[in-house]
Amino acid sequence: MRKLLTLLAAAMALTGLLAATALAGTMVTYANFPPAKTFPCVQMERWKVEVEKRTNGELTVQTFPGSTLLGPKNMLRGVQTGQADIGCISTAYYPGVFPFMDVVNLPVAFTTTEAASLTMWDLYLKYQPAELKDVKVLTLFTSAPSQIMSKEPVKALDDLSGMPLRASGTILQILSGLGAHGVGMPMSQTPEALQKGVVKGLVSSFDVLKDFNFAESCRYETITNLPVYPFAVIMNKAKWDSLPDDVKKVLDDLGREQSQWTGQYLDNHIKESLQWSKDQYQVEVFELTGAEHDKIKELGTPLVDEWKVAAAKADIDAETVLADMLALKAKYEAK
Ligand code: DTR
Repeated sequence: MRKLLTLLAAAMALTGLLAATALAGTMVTYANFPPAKTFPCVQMERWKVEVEKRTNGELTVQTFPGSTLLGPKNMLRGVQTGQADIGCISTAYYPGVFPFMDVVNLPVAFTTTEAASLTMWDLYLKYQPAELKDVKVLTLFTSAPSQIMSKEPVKALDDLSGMPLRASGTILQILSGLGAHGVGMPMSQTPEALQKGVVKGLVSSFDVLKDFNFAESCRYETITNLPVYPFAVIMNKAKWDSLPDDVKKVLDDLGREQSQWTGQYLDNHIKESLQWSKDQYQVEVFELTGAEHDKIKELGTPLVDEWKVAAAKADIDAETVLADMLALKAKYEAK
């Protein structure tokens, strides 16, 4: 009996010690701009669970989806100044700020999110671009190839004439070349713009049909395979520096894995979302002709040249980075 009591006391002491260690750990805040259901937030929650598990609770993460802490446009500044420790940014919402990462938003026809995300991660590791030097990059990923979702059918490119469509990044320029009226805004403002009729549709990946319920108003979907949007999860540099080495290692080890996990999640979710939209709202999906796809490609060519000029101005070896990106794309898409 005595032995049992001693054991019990020891166990209680140990539990207390563990609890105290957890309490002595660090808590970080993680801000995100779109609603909790969307893939940037789904990956955030997965990251939180993995980090808390792998650090044995030494690092705990408090998540803030839906722009509750920082919004799409003040995310970068908010993380730099420490309003949030961690933030998720869509780099296409910051024109001119990410000349290196913009390469991933070029019209090079990525076919999967997994390949695009891993390509982005490898490029970042290799070049460590100056534009991300004053923050710690925790992971990188992209959205899936972008398609048109609209209230009126776009059966052929000619149907786009004068149509106001929400987009951002390079897609805006492609839309104007196609005769549409591209309206730039972050994804989180799109529900209101659609509802008010400011836009008649949007260009993004099909996950949003389900996650924002856009399938209800945008019953027509056109496959265009326009560019992916790059995302970066960044941490305040001083906060990063203050973390213990073992925690830093867990976060570093998770970077690539998280990128791949998110890519795979989104690739699956896109299919599920489209099927759901067909079942729920009988949405129609239109395919363009080969000649129309060629036209889209043609409109993308000057964007690549424009990127090269902008990249060169930022001291980026544009030709080499582009060639590396295409080689990585081929490697990951072959898998
Ligand atoms: N940055 C994007 C890409 C995107 C695709 N799905 C979502 C969901 C939530 C936020 C962003 C995105 C865009 O603006 O279209």
